[in-house]
Amino acid sequence: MNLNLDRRAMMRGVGLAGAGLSLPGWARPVSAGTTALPPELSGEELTLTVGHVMRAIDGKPAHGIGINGHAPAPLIRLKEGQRVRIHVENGLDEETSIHWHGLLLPFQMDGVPGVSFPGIPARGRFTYDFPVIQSGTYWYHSHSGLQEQMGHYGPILIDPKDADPVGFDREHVVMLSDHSPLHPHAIFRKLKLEPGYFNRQRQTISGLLAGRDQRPSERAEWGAMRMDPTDIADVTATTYTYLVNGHGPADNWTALFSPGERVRLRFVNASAMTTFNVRIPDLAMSVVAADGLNIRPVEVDEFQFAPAETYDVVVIPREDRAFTIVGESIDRSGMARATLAPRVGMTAPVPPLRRRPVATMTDMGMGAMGGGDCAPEHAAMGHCAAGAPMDHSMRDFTPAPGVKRDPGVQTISPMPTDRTGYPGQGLENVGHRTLNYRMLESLTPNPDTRPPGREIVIHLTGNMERYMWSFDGVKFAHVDKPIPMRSGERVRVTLINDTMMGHPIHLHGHFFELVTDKGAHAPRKHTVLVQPGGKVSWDVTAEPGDWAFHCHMLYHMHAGMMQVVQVRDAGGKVA
Ligand SMILES: [Cu+2]
Repeated sequence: MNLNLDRRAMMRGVGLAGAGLSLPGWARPVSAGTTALPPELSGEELTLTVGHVMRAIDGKPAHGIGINGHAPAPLIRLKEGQRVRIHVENGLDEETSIHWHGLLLPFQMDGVPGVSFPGIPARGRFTYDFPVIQSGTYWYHSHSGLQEQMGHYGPILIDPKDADPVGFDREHVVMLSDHSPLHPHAIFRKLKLEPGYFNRQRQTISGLLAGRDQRPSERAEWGAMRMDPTDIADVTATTYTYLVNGHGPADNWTALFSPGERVRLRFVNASAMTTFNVRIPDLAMSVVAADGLNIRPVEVDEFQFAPAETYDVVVIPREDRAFTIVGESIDRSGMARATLAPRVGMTAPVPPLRRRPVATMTDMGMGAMGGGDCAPEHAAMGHCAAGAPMDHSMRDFTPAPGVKRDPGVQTISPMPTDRTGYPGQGLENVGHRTLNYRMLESLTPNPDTRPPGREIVIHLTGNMERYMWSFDGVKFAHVDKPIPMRSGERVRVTLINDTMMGHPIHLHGHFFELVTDKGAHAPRKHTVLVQPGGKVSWDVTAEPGDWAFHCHMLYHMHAGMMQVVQVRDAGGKVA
């Protein structure tokens, strides 16, 4: 490693950060890598102060909520086996909270107001105190109101107590997020009044002629159900700027490397609403960890990840040239962009946005089409036979007896399919290797391989027309009892997506094993993206406590796509 280079890069980083930007060291415009910088916050006693900050994104000033004067928040670097006490001071005139996303800890330390603790009142304080019993890439964020959208999130890295099985010479955190100049409550209000408000990519006659859009008859059918197949994302680049480590595409956050190094990139999706398709043109990515836990390395050219998911990848750039890190939003209205370069100031070509995807019959839960998923351009030309005829019985509740018949349930998937082998919307035919959940295998054997004793089926439900979101047709405000589990019990949870939008479902305080026939090496995750019209099963060993369980699309959770998993021992106590 060239130490002079690193020192110059660091000095430059410090200089730029002094220009009034509220960015912590790990997120400065140029980073030599987190190994070359002192950790922002580490040790056994940390203090975090939540407050208002001013940010600069692509040169424009923006208001945010951050921590210790920074948005995104400081990097917290811990070591497996240590204990940590984190004092959080609330400098806001409203309640706040911090949830440690993906960390296994006593539920009272999990940080969800009204579920695991009372919240941190305006100008109040709270001390989190817990043992660190895992390693990997995680993050933290507010679980109060819509503060997360305003910058109240940061990365957590936990170094393993033993040797790291992932060999690397240098590492960078690559935290993707979405930023809007609109206040998040204004965004939510617009979605409630007109759910398609931010969709400027509707179908057109010229799109039909170009083979991009649906046939008129198909359009009429979707229209009769008040569904819009171009509604891939609720909130889009019409208001969002997509960020890497707090920087807009023009800011061009740059991560340095020396040719030939093994560079570990810790990708975190900290966005409120954006699923990203991530690639580095001309550079293969070896995926080595999913949601913080090591997996058997798998090489791909692109992966999709939803809000709250993380992937660690290793790249080996051998040439003395720059590479562009591309995080294209799933609806392809915009992209997050950063550069991986041997020297400051180098850039690589930025690829244009690709054609936006159009939802298919499979996304509607109509079953798989002709041996797999149908490309949108083929679907648009009517070249895909649906597994079920398109009719207007999409509200037949027969396949979903547990779902409440409520205006909040617009559709029921008649034939939901296991889509864990699907790379994600828009990635069907990109001409290179893409990741899917069936490619993930845990590096180490699972800690609990008992078969589940029972199964719980939960439907992900919504009404796109009225921006209503729920589990089993009941929004969180109307839930009268939590989902009960017994401490130590092994439960299979099957999630069925009755909507035409993907939902990243997160269970606090647990890792669950995806059921993809990997035996004792099932991939363990804290968040799973349930594809539109799809279903996913996972097995979990219940940990005592009250645990938030919700969609990690911020406005879906806010609208009510949330529940509580209540785990008690035989005596009804939290053991
Ligand atoms: Cu959702």
